[in-house]
Amino acid sequence: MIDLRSDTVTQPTEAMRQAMASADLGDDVYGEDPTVSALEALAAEMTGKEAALLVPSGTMANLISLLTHCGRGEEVILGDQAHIFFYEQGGSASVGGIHPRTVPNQPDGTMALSAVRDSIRGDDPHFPRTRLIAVENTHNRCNGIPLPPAYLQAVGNLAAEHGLAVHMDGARIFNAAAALNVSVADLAGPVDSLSFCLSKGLSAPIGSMVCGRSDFIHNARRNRKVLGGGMRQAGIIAAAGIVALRQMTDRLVDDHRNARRLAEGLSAMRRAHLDPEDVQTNIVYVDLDPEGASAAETVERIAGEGVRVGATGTHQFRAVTHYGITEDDIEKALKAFARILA
Ligand code: TLP
Repeated sequence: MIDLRSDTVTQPTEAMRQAMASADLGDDVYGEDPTVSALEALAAEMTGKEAALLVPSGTMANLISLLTHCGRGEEVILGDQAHIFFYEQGGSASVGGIHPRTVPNQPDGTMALSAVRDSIRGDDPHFPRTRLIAVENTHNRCNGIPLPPAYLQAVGNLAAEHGLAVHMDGARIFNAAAALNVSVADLAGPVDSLSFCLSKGLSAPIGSMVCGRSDFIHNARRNRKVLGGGMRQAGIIAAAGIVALRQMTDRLVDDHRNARRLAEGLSAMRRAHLDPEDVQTNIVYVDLDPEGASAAETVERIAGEGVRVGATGTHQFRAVTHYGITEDDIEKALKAFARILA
């Protein structure tokens, strides 16, 4: 099976397994796991933030970040295609009482600054209080597009003018940095908090990081605990995370090249509609003819040909490249797609 459903399916590398087996451990709720502390220090350094916190998943990283920025009845402005809004069960609302105010995501993954500005609430007892602007980088549902530093700076400036904070869901921030040829710290500079995942393109088995100022991370640690995310000998997980950050970021450009090749091949097929130029990182969305087979049927037929992808709409599917998918796999996948879509 060539599994292109997500970069979450990646398996840990041999170096990760060895690091996990030999990791120095302690009780991290007591702050005594040296491997977790080393990972948190490394993540803070690489993102240019004061401190970082290891959490089990990207979803929990975003929830903790929103809970740390906003109180009950307060509002976050975010894109209508944001993972936080679309795919996280509305957790910030159900768990934290945080009100989501959506602004349309443009095809390039940004929210128009004018629309964000217009959504900031004035001091009026009818309205929730705006506290936070959340951006996503790379933007999963917008073709995995990376948001450049200049846009992030403009969002940061707008937030500062209004006394708001900015959170970046950077689940794939290392893909963004690789695609834009900038450092993660350059991307993180304008935002107050950043979450990113170790277990997507970076191939660690478990884990995400929340990064920000020391006082923010102090409060985030409390919120992690109340959500049940305080982990004990978590150095087992952190050891793989350290390998992910040290060894797995430079190779992401290979995934981007494979995704572009996949997109070019697919775009030549009669029943697949996409523009390969839209593919700047490792995510490829394909639209199918609305009158033809549904995405669910297509996904099933492609699986029968040895390739797994995920339906993301009634006539749309997504393919994601990652560690474990080779150039050769892409050529094989294209042959399989051609049998169904050409
Ligand atoms: N995304 C998953 C699915 O939930 C859609 C995927 O396969 O792409 N932020 C972004 C931008 C994400 O894409 C994801 C996962 C998360 C957060 C959540 O991470 P996890 O799965 O670790 O909770």
